[in-house]
Amino acid sequence: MFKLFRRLLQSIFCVVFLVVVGGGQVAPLITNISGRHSTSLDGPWHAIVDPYDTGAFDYHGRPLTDHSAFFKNHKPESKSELVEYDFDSSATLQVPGDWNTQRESLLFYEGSVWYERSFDYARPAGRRLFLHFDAANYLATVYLNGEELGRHEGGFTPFDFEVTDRVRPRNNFVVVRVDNTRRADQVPAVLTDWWNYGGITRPVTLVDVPETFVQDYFIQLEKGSTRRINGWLQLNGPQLQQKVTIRIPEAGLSKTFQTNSKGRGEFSFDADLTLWSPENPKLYDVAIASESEEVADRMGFRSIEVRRTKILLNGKPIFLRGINLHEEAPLRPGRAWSEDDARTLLSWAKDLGCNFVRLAHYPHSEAMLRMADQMGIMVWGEVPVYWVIEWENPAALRNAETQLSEMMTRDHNRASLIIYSVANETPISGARNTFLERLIQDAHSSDPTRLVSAALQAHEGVEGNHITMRISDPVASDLDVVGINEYIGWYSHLPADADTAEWKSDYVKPLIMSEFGGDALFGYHGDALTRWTEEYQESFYQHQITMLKRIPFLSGTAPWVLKDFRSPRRMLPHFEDYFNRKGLITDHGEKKKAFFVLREYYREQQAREAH
Ligand code: GCB
Repeated sequence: MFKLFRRLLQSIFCVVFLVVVGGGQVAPLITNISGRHSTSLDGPWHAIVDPYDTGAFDYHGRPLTDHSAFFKNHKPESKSELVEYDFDSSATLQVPGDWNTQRESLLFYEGSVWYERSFDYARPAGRRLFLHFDAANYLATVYLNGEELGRHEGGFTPFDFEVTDRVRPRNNFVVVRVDNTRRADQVPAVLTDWWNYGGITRPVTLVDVPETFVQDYFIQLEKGSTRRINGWLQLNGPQLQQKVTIRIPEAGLSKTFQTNSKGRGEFSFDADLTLWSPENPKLYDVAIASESEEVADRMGFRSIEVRRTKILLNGKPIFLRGINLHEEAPLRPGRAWSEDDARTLLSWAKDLGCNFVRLAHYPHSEAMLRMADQMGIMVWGEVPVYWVIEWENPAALRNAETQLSEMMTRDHNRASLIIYSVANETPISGARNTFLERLIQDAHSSDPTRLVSAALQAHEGVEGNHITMRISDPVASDLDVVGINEYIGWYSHLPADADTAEWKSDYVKPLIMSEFGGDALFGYHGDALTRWTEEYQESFYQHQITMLKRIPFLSGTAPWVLKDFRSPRRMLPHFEDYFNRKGLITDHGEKKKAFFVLREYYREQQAREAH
C-alpha cells in the first residue's frame, strides 16, 4: 500500500516537474523546407552571453521559472522592480552565424548564449505553423512567448516545433538558449580537431503548411536499377488517407497512389530518365501533390552500388576523386552556411579535379547538398561520431542515431549523396563495435539505396624494410565501402616510406582512402624534408600517390583537406596559430604547391576513366 502511494507521489512529481521545467518535444522533421510556404527569421537577434547560466538557474542551482528566467523576456513593471537582464538593449548577433567570429571576445567562448527576436504572424485559418531551425550548435532550448517549446541536441541537424496554437498575430517573441559546452556524454564528446563554433549557425524559418501536409518523402531509383523508381511518402495531419500524385513533367511521368490510415503511401513505377552523374548532373522538377498541398523539389536520379572492390555509378565503375571539407566559410572566418559559400567551396574542389567530397565530420548545410546536386559532385555525409564517445552509454547511442536519422531525413532525396558515414577514427573495442554496428544497421534499413561507410584506421606494422598496412577492423564487415585514414609520412615515418608500404585487406570491398595529408604554411619554403614547408607537403603528396597507385582495391581518395581550418588543438606559434594547415588552399584562397600535385593525379585518373 505504502509502495503504491510512493509510486503515485513519484508520478505526480514527474508530471509536475515536466510541466514546470518544460521538456517539450521536437516535432517530426519536415523535409524540403525550401519547397514550402515559409517566412525567414534570419537577421539580427538580440543576444545575452551567459557564461554562468544565470538566465536558467538561481544561485542555488535550481531551475528558474519566474520573471528572472531569461525566456520570460520580462520588463520591469514598476520603477522599483528588479530585473537584471534586458534583451532589447543587448547587442545583436546575426542569424545564421556562429558567435565566435562575430565578436572578438567570443572567439574561444564555450557556454550559453540567449538569443531573442520578435515577429508578427497572421496565420490563415486552417494552416499549421512550424518553427524550423536548420541547425544550432550544440544544445538548443527554444521558447515562444515565455513558454518552452522543447530542446534539441546535436549541432548540425535540423529540428522543428509546431507552434500553430501558440503564435499570435502580433508581438511574438522567440528565445533560444544555445549551449555549446563540450561534455563527455555528447556526440561529438570533448575532443575534436575543429572549432566548436557555437550559435544558431543556420537559417531559421516559420513554415506554414495545410492541416494535413506532406511531412516527408523518399523518391529514388530502386537499388540496382536505373529504370525503376521506388519510394514512399508520409502525410501528417487529420486526413491521412489521401490521393497523392508524383509528377515529373519533363519525363512525362504522373503517378497517383493512395496513402493508408497511417498516412503512408508506397509506390514503384518505371521511369525513363536521364541519369544524374558528375559529367551530366541532370536534375528534374518533381511535384509531390496531395489533395491539400503541392510540394516542389528538384531531384536527380542515379544508382550507386558496390561490386566486389568496385563502386558503380549508374552501373559503371567509378573512381571517387575526392577531397575533405570542413564547414568553414571560404573567404571569411567562421561557419559556412549559404549557397554562395557552398558554390565557392565546391568550385575549388572542381578546380582540383574532384568528382567527390567528403563532408567531414558532421552533416553540412542543406545548401551544400543542393549545390553538390547542381554541380555534379558526389558526397560522403557523416555524423559526428568522432574519436571517443561514451560507447556504453545508451543515451549517447540514441543521440547518435537521432542525428543520423535527421541527416538522412533531410538529405535522402539528394542524388549527390551516395555514402553515409557513421564514424571517424574510433578506437576498436567491443562496446564501440556494437555502437557502430547499430548505426550501420539503422542507415541500411532506413535507406537501402545508398552505401554505408566509416573512416577507420588500418593496423600499421613493419616487415623487413617496409611498412605494412592491414585493414582488419571488425566493423568493416558490415560496411559497403571501407574508409581508411592514414598519415604515413606525417604522424609516422617520412613521406618516402609510403613508396614501399604494402596494403592488405581482410575484406573484399572497395577502399576509399578517406584521409591523408600533412601541414604546410603557405609561402614558407625549404627542402622537402623540412616540416611546415610547401615542399614537404608537395613531396608528401607525391609519395602518397606512388603508394595509392599500387593498391588494387582502391576505389577513391579524399585527402585531408581542401582548406586550412581553425582548430583549438593547433597551437604552434607562427606555423599553426590555432589553424590546422593541412589545407591545399589557405583560408584566403591561395593554392599551395601540393594542390597541383593532386590535380595532376586526378587529371590522369579522369583521362584513364574516359578510355
Ligand atoms: C584525422 C582526423 C581529422 C584531423 C586530421 C589531422 O585523422 O580525422 O579530423 O583534423 O586527422 O589533421 O590530424
